[in-house]
Amino acid sequence: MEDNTLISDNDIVEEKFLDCRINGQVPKDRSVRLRVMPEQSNDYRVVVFGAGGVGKSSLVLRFVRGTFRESYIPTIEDTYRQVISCNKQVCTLQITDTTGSHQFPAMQRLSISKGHAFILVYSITSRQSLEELKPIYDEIIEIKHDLEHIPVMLVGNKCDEINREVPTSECAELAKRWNCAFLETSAKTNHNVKELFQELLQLEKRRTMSLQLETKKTKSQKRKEKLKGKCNLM
Ligand SMILES: Nc1nc2c(ncn2[C@@H]2O[C@H](COP(=O)(O)OP(=O)(O)OP(=O)(O)O)[C@@H](O)[C@H]2O)c(=O)[nH]1
Ligand SMILES: [Mg+2]
Repeated sequence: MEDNTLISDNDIVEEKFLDCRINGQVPKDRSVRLRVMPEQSNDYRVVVFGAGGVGKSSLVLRFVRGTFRESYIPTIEDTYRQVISCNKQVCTLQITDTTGSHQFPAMQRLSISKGHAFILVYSITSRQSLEELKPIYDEIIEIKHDLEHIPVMLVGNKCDEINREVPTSECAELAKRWNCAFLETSAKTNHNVKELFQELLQLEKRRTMSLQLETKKTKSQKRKEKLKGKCNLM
């Protein structure tokens, strides 16, 4: 049975490994397993895309765990969960950290169709990594048809590095054309990492989303607060 109980703030639910069919077919390589999270109806699914090594996992791990590692361990696909507020209710932010290897196009399409919002990451030190975002963007458009109601952030990571290949102004222009928001980040120095997720949630206009939990107060909480307000120090 799936455990659908609510989790506490900043908790990360363990990933579950399941054999998975992609487009109805078992992957040829049986060792390829998708990490599938138990679904919840109020999950808000964010998918992180970008070329290998641009720092997708580093951004996600910096955000959910507050950590950074110098070593590079390529990802197949990982999903993390964090409790957030949605329409003043508790909801789960589900972040899928994808592979940059382009080896699993079916997984990419599945992630796009299930995703509510997207983070497109390139490295400011690699023009090639920016070029690699274009087909991903095209595929999002193809699957979702219209980006008007879909939050998308274009993110230039590694902005702490001095060997820049991609000027900021160029991507600000590109973001306008792609009708999405744009930020430069550094997972290493923790520059703009929380802001990235905050801005993404603010772009969601169909729900009121916030990283802070501001759930509805119970009647007794409201009464207590009212009483507190009436107390004077003698
Ligand atoms: N200087 C600097 N290095 C970074 C930054 N973010 C990540 N790195 C380094 O870049 C390398 C790749 O980072 P990952 O987060 O694993 O990259 P990825 O995009 O998840 O790569 P794949 O999983 O293969 O797609 C690691 O050695 C990180 O330490 C950053 O903001 N600045
Ligand atoms: Mg990774």
